[in-house]
Amino acid sequence: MKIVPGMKYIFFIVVFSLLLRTAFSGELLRNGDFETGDVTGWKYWETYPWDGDGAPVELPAHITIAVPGTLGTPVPPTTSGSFAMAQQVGTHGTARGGLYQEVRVIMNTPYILTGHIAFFGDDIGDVTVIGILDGVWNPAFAFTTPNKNSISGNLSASWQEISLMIIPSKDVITIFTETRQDWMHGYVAGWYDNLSLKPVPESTKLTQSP
Ligand SMILES: [Ca+2]
Repeated sequence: MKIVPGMKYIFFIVVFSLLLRTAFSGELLRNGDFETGDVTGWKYWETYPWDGDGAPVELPAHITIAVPGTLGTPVPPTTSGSFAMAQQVGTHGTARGGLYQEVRVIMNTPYILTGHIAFFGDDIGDVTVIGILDGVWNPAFAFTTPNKNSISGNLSASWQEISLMIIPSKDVITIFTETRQDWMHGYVAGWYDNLSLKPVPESTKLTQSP
């Protein structure tokens, strides 16, 4: 492609305005709305069988992760733009895994993680999760969809809005998604969109008594 002089300028203006927008929005997650059409900004993790410790992987082998999120049945529509992300552990698989992103933060300052999550499960132990790791696992910093706790019937939850607040004790926190199937029966799917991590605005911070 021949680049005409004007095009270069337009390119720089577009990149510059994107950088400005990122700087002023206070957004700390990369591609939390998945509008790149892929998992840019995120890394994969998984564990197999399902009850092992999770570890980063180049590409997951036991869980399918896809954008635009057209996996599973029923497929919920995206909540922002054209793309969402879907995670699925398929038939006869037991595994858990998902995406994660490490974010630099200021310690002892409140942050809020918001977004949308949807779920399908058809067996005991099918769950999908979004959470924050601040060094160690803490269920207070995670949102789990309604657990599928009986074998008969399917359970699906269409988009729910989630919101998790954290005051980090470390200067790097990890935002993660997790979809898990404990039993080799049926499948489980989780959908994610519109994920966002921002500092809590000064005006809405809770005043703390000394
Ligand atoms: Ca989206």
